[in-house]
Amino acid sequence: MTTAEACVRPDRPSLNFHLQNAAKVPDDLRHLIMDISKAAKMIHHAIRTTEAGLAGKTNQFGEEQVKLDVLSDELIHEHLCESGTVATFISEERKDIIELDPKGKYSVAFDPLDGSSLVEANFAIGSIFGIYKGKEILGKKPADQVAALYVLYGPRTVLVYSAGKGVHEFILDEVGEFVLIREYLGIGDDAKNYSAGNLRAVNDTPAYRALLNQWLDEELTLRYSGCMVADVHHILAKGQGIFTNIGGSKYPEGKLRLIFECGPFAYLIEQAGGASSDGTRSILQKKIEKIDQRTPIIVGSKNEVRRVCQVLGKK
Ligand code: P6P
Repeated sequence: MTTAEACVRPDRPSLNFHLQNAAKVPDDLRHLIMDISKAAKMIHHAIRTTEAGLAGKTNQFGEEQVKLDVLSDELIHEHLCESGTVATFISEERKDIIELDPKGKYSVAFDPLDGSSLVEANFAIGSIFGIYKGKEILGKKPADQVAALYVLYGPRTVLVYSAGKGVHEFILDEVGEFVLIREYLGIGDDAKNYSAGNLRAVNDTPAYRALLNQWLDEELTLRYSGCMVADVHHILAKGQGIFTNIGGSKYPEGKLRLIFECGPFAYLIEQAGGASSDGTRSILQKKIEKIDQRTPIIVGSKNEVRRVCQVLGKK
C-alpha cells in the first residue's frame, strides 16, 4: 500500500487550491467563489469580443447601460444559479432583490462591470462582489460579509479575494486558470499616492479643496483612472495610497454605493491592514438600510485616512 501523498502545495496554487487549503473556506463558499470566477472568465472574453455601445436601457440609478453591463449581469446571474448556494442576489444593474434558491446559504451583492463607460477608452474596468451568509443583506453591515472579491480586467485580468484570512491576488493564465501571484497583500500606514474622485465636490466642500492642496503641496503622486476597481487595486498593488469619493451638491452622500462598491472594498482594504471611513467611522460598521444607499468613502493607508477625516471634519 503506497502512503497517500498529502496535497502538496503547487508552485502556482490555483484559486480552488487556495480557497481549500489556505483560506480553508467551507466547500459551498468555495464553490460559490469558483462559480463567480467562471463568470469573470466569460466577462473577460466578452470585453474583448463584444462591440461597445449603449444597451438602450438604464439601471436602477437611471444610469445608461452599455451592452457589456447587461451581458456581464446576465453571465453572473447564470453562474450564481449554477452554484446552487445562493438564496438571493442584488445587482447594481437591477432594481430588485432576486431570489434564486430558498435553500441557498449565501446572498451576493455585486456590481457586474464597474467603470463600464470607460471600456470605449480601453481603460481597465472591473466586477465587485460582497458575499453574506443567509437570505438577507439589508439590515446587515459590510462587516458581516463572509467574503469579498473583485476582478480587474486590465492588461492582465486579476482576481483579488478575502474570506477573512488576508487578501490574495490571482492572475488569469494562458490556460484560463486563476493562479496565485500575490498572497497576504498589505497596506502601509503612510500614503505616497492619492486617488481623489468626485472632484466637483471641491466647490461645495472647501475642506476637500484644502485637502487636495495639501496633497499637491506635499507632492503626493496622483493615480486616478475613474474606475474604482482599478484605483483601489492600485493601493493594494503598491501597498499604500488613499482613495476618496465624498459628497457634494450633485451627490450629497458621495457617488458610490455602500452595498455594491464601498462595502466590499472596505472589507478588503481593512483585511489588508488599511482603514476605511465615511468621514466619521469605518464603512464596515454602517448599517445597510436600502439597496441604493450611497456613502462618502475614504480608504487606504491608515494615517492618511485619519488625516483626511480630520481635514474634512473641519468646517
Ligand atoms: P467620478 C465609475 O462610474 C464609478 O462608479 C467608480 O468606478 C468611480 O470611482 C467613480 O464612478 C468615478 O466618479 O466623480 O470621478 O466620475
